[in-house]
Amino acid sequence: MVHRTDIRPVVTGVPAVGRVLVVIPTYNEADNVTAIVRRVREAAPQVEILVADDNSPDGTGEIAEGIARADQRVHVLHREGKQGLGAAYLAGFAWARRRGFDAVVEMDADGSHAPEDLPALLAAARDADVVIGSRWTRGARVLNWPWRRLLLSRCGNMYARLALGMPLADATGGYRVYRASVLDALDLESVCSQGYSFQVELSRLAHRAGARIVEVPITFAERERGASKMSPLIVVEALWRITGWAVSDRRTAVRRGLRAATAGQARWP
Ligand SMILES: Nc1nc2c(ncn2[C@@H]2O[C@H](COP(=O)(O)OP(=O)(O)O)[C@@H](O)[C@H]2O)c(=O)[nH]1
Ligand SMILES: [Mg+2]
Repeated sequence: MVHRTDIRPVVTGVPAVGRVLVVIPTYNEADNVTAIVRRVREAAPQVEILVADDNSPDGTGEIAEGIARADQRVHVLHREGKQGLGAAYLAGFAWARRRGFDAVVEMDADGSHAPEDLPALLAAARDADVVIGSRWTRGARVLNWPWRRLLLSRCGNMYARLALGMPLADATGGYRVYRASVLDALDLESVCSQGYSFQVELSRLAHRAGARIVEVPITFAERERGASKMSPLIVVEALWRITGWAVSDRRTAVRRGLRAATAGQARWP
């Protein structure tokens, strides 16, 4: 017999946003995965979680599998091997869309993106297509980051903003909410970034598609456990790609200008 007190309401979805999936990409995050999933579940009990693991040699995938067995709101996507952050997110987006989620959250596994900030990001998503948890917006805090990383992030964002003409303070930030409608509108098959330039590439696509992008200040903290996967190659890829997009944007603008000028001449000989 079921007593009234045994019936706990199952809260599903976020008001005015819908069903939300938090995608957490992992590579060698055995020391972090349990804590991050627990913190997300506590901070936002109404969301579901997908750990997208690239066959981590340290057993992250198996740990996540154990969590998922005990909690039906946690899922694991086992991928064949390390293919980069961008590829893991694209697979997570596709997984979410196949299951009819209304919004997808990107969140690092190492605790840098505080799950406690998630309710504020989801609240902002009620009136936006994309929400960026921003490190460089008034009210944000960045804790314990070495000066080299601070400089890289500041300069990288400045370069992305100037080169691509995007009015974003943190175009490289990886703590985000995407409404499903905007993911559907973007040509994700064209995405070529493997590393962290993925965030800039998606910002650019969303900006060009006219998406409403909102930045919400977050508290970003350096990881306490495990190692960063950041490498010089990832930085070079980002610089290379941003420069390539900037050149192609300018070429397109010049071509459009020439076409408009020629059309004007044809009309007014
Ligand atoms: N699935 C997957 N996750 C990755 C890969 N590279 C990095 N990550 C994850 O992406 C997130 C950010 O990486 P991290 O090493 O913390 O980068 P940092 O914060 O820039 O130093 C973490 O959750 C990583 O485990 C990858 O190739 N595949
Ligand atoms: Mg990190």
